[in-house]
Amino acid sequence: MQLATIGMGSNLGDRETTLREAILWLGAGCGNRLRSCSSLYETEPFGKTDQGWFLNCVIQIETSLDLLGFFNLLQEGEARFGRIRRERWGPRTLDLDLLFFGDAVYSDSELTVPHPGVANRRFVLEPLCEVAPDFVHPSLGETARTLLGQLAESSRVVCLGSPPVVQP
Ligand code: A4P
Ligand code: MG
Repeated sequence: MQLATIGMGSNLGDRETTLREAILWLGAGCGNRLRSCSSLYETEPFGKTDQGWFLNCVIQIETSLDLLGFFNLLQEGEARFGRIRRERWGPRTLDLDLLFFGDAVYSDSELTVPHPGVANRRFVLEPLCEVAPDFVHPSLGETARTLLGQLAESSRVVCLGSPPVVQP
């Protein structure tokens, strides 16, 4: 079994319902089990700022799939929950980023793991620190807590205080 860490985001439609349904769907996948789920965070758009605020969260899933199999599942999830790709960093009903897959370090034309944005995004590090503060970034060699402490990026991130699904 591997432990996959996923960053989830939505800023279109019924954001909370989309995130909740996607978490339940991912956790119910064949060979998958939801291990942990952060609170929801209302977050200021990062990168492309003229769009609505996001809801973000981070979940961890134990899976018997391999790296590429799990990434395919995430892409299927984005398609299933109505993601419409328009522009880079633009609005979306559901974005599923594979932050970590165990301690794998991997890159091809479709997939880079760890996700290259982990260390410089508050909307990722705040919820990550809620579920896995001591997780060591496999290529940077620092814990999530340390990366958050070192973060210069200061976009606004508000913890809404309630996980979108009942904690496993
Ligand atoms: N890709 C490569 N590695 C990965 C990975 N580890 N996980 C590829 C997921 N996808 C990965 O992504 C572009 C391509 O990245 C995919 O085809 C996949 O093969 P995309 O989701 O189509 O495009 P994107 O999301 O618009 O671009 P990008 O660069 O992936 O952006 P991010 O990093 O996903 O950021 N602000 C707030 N507050 N909250 C957010 O959630 N999200 C974004 C998007 C921007 N600003 C945000 C948020
Ligand atoms: Mg993405």
